Amino acid sequence: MQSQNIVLVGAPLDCGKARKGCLMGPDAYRTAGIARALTALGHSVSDLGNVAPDANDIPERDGLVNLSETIGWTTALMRTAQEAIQQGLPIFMGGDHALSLGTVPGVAAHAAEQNRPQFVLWLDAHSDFNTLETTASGNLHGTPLAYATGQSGFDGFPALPAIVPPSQTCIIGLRSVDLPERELMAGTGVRGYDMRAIDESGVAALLKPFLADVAKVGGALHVSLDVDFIDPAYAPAVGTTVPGGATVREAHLVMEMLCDSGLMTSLDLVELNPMLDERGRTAQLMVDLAASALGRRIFDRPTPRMI
Ligand code: 5AB
Ligand code: MN
Ligand code: MN
Ligand code: MN
Repeated sequence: MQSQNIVLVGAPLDCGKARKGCLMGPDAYRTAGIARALTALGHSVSDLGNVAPDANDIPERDGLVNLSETIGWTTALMRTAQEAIQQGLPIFMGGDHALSLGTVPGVAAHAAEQNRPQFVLWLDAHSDFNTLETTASGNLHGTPLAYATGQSGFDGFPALPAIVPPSQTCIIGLRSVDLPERELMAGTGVRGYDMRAIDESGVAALLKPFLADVAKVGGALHVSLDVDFIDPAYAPAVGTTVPGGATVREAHLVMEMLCDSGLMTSLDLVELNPMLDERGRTAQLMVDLAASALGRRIFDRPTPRMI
């Protein structure tokens, strides 16, 4: 793979749900050696440090968790994402999945300026397709894909600088979708593959046609990797565990195929809660997956080291 300028951005937001701990994510990735791993692959790596949320005076709303803070992160991250992607390939180190409310529209705005269609690959047990109107939990980490694809029901959030058409998104790993999410997604053209589809056809057969569509039109590809895409047996450090997830190899294969495609232009690593980890193994796995997406081959993998 060609050498890239990789831009690490820490997004320690922890407001997208009630359980705390994701704010430690960026430092867990740093401690697990993300910069070292990517530098070893021949990339140049810079770390912009951690983003902070914007202040605003948006009132809280009943039934929604931390609305004002989440919007503060959204505006800050939209701006940061637009800046970071001008310097290379940004990796947004979360933080919970509410960070994608900012990162996806931010990178999409950059693609729009370049007249490139923006695509999104969502690797997640969940579809994250609730709106402020449909969410039953009030947890806004369950909403970013609906927002980024321009669904209504996001009063108080900033106007989108660019919309990702639903037909340019693909979700892989699904095994927990709320009824309103299913209804909202139906007919939008979102490609959603559940774990059964992976079991039956293998993850490669699902991913290939999507990557071909991105390549055909010279699209930009944002990848949003939620820890809970992976089975909790391998990736315990997440609040929203759902059994029956992707294996370590299935996750690596997705990353290796992304690498071979040369299409990935930005990446979110989200939902890591280091409080729930076991000797850093989930943080390490996420770093290893990022390394696979950026050129590490199985035979170059270093012997694991306890951190
Ligand atoms: B995650 C649920 N659909 O809205 C909701 O972990 C779960 O970023 C959302 O994928 C999970 O609260 C959000 C039940
Ligand atoms: Mn998610
Ligand atoms: Mn999830
Ligand atoms: Mn989660």
